Amino acid sequence: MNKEPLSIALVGNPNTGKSTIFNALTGLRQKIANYPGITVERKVGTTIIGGVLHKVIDLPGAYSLNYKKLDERIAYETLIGSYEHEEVPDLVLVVVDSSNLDRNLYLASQVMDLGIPVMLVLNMTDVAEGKGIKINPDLISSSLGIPVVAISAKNKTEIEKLKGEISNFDLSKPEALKWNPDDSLKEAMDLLINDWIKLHTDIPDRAQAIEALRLISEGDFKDAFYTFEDEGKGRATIRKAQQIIEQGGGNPMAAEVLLRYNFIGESTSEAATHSAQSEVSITDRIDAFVTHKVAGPVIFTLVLLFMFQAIFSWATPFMDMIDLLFVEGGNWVANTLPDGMLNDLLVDGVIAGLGGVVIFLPQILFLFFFIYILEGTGYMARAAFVMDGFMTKVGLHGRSVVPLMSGFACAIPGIMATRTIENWRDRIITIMVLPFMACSARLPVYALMIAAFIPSTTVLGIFTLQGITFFGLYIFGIVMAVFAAVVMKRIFPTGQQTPFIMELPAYKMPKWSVVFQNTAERGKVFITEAGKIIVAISIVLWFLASFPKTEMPQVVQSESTEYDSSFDITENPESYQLRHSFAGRFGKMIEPVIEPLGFDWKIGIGLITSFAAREVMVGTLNTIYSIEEEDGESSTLKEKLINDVNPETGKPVYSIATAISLMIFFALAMQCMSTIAIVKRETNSWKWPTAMFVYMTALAYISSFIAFQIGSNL
Ligand SMILES: Nc1nc2c(ncn2[C@@H]2O[C@H](COP(=O)(O)OP(=O)(O)OP(=O)(O)O)[C@@H](O)[C@H]2O)c(=O)[nH]1
Ligand SMILES: [Mg+2]
Repeated sequence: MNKEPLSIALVGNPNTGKSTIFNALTGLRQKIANYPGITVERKVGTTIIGGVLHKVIDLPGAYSLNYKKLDERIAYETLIGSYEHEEVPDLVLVVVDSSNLDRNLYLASQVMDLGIPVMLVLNMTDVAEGKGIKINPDLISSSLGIPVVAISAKNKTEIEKLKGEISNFDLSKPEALKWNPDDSLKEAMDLLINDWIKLHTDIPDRAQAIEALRLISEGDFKDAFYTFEDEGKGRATIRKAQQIIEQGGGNPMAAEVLLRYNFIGESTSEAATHSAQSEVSITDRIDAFVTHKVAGPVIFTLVLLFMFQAIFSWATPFMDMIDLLFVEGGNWVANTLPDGMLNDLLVDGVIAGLGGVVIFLPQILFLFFFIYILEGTGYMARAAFVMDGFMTKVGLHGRSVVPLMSGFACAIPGIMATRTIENWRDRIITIMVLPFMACSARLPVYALMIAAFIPSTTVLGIFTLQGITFFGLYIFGIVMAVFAAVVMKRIFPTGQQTPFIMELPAYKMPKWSVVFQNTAERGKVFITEAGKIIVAISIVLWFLASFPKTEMPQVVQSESTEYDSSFDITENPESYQLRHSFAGRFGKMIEPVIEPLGFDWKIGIGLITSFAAREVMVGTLNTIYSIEEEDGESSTLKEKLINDVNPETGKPVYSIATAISLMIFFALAMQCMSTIAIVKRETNSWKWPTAMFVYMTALAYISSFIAFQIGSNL
C-alpha cells in the first residue's frame, strides 16, 4: 500500500482517454471530446486512494517526447521536471488506446526511459474488443517490465480497479533504458549529456538520456529551458553527436525510432491478437462518404446549415416562454413595489437588462448541444480533414479547422486550441482571424435583429428566410476569416509548410452525460458571467439614462424664448427625459460618427457598452427602451424596436438597411475584452491584440458604412 501522497501524471497519445480517466479520478470536469488535441493545458486535481490524497496531473496528448507543438511541450516539460521547476512526478500513467497498441507504445517506451515509475493503462478495451482485438496484459507487463492494467474508462468499476493498482504500485526506481541503444548512439548521447545538458540545464540525471535523444533527432534546440550563454557551442556539440552516429553508418534522425520500434515489436508481438475478420469497419464505411472529395464539403455545409436552422427554430417556443416570464415578472414587480426610484431601477434597469439577454439562453443551449455532439461523435476531426486542402490554399492549416469551429462557441477556447498548430505563422494567422467566427455572444444580437426585421417566409419547404439569414451571418463570418487569412498570408513571409497529420478517431456514440453536463455548464456560465456584467452595466446605464431629471416643456411654452428646437409635440415625457439624460447626451455626441452606418444615438450607447462583451448590447437596448417606454405599457423589445420612430424625421429608426448594417458591425468588430486578454496571453505581446482590435473594428466600420449606404439608397 502506498501511504505517501504521490504526484501522478497522465500521459499518452492524443484522444486515448486521459482526461476521461482524470475526471473519473478527481471528480473534476476537464473537457473531453472525440478528437485529438482537446487538452492543451495542464490540469491538476486530487484523488483519494486508500485514505491517501494524491495529486493527479492531466496533460495534453503527445505522440512522442520529441515535441513539436506547444501542447506537447507542456507534457514533456512536466515529465522531465522543468515545468516551472516542479518536481518530476512520482508515478506516470501512460494511457494507451488498446485498439491501436503498436503506435501508442512508442511514447510509452520513451516515458519508460525517464527512469520514473511507469504504469501502462490499456484503455478503451471495449473498443478493442469490438474490433476483434484480444490483448494479454500479463504478457505485455512481463516483456516491458512494468505493471499493466486493462480498463475501459467509461466503466466505474474498472476505474476502481485502476485505483487499486495505483495503491499497490511498487515505487522503487526502475532501471533506465530497457532497449539497447547501439554503440554509436550511446557514445553520442554521452557526449551531449556531459558536454552540454549537464552544464546548461537543470534537467535531473534520469531524464538526461531522453533529452539527449531529442536533441540528436531534432538537430537543434529552440527552447526555453536552456541557459543560452553559449549557443554556438551547444549547436556544435549536437552536430558532433550526430556525426558520431553518421560515422557508425546510422541516421541521426531515425536511429532512435528504429531501435525503439524493434524493442516494442519484440515485446508485444505475442500480446495482441487480431481475430481474422477483415471486414471493413463501420467507421471506414461512413468515412468513405463523409470524407469523400466532393460529398465531404457538401455534407459539412449541410451539417452547419441544419445546425443553425435548428438553433433558430427549435429555440423559439422556449424563448417566447422566457420573454413572457420577464415581461410578466417586470409588471408584477412594478405593480407590487411602491412607485419610486427603486421600482424604476429594478424594473427598467435590472429586470429589463437581464431579461433581454436571458431570453437567448435556449439558443445558446442548442448551439452548445450541437457542438458537443459534433465533438463527441468524432465528426470534428472529419471537418478538419475535409477542409484541409482549402485551408492550406487560403493560408491556414488543416489544424486551424477545429479551433475555428470552436470559435462558433466562443473565441477563447478556439484561441487556446491553436496551441495544436505547429507552425508559428499558421498559428498567429489562425488566432488573428478566429474572432470573425460567429461566437455565441453575437447570437442574441443576430437573433433579435432577424426576429424583428427579416420576414419568416418559408424557403424550400424546411428552411425559413430567417433561418437562412442566420446561417448567412455565420457564413459571412467564415468568408471574412478566410479573406483576412489570404491577406495576412501575403503580409507575413511564408514559413515552412508542415504537413497535416491528424488521426481520424473511430466514430463513437457521444457520451450523453458529458454532452448534457457540458451544455448545462455553458448555459450556467452564460447566465452568471453575462448576467454579472449585464446587471452591473444595466444599473449604471439606468442611472445615466434617468438623470439628470428634466421636465418636458409644456406645449404652451412653444412661443417662449426657451423653445427647444428638438422638442416634438408627439414625443412622450419619458423619451424626452431619456434624450436629455447623461446617456442621451453622450449618445447624441457620438451620433455623427455612427450616423453614416444608419445608427442612432440609442444604438450608439449599446455599441459603447457592447465593447465589454457583445451580448451586453441587447441588455442595453432593453434597458434604454424600457426607460423610454410610457408607464403602464409593456411590450417586448422586438416590438419596441419595430415601433421606434425618430422624432426628428418621423420615420422608423430601424429599416432593414439599419438592421443589416448593425449585424455586419457585430459580425466584424472586435468587441470583446476577454478575447483581447487571451490573445495577449497566448502571443505574449500587446502587438497582436492591438492589431486585431484596430483592423477588425476598422473593417466593421467600413463594411457597415457600405452596407447601409447601398441598402438605404436602393
Ligand atoms: N468507448 C470508449 N470510449 C472512451 C474510453 N475512454 C475515453 N473514451 C472516449 O474517447 C474520447 C477521448 O477521450 P479524452 O478523455 O478526451 O481523451 P484525451 O486523451 O484526454 O485526449 P486529448 O486531451 O486530446 O489528448 C472521448 O470521446 C471519450 O468519451 C473508453 O474506455 N471506451
Ligand atoms: Mg485530454
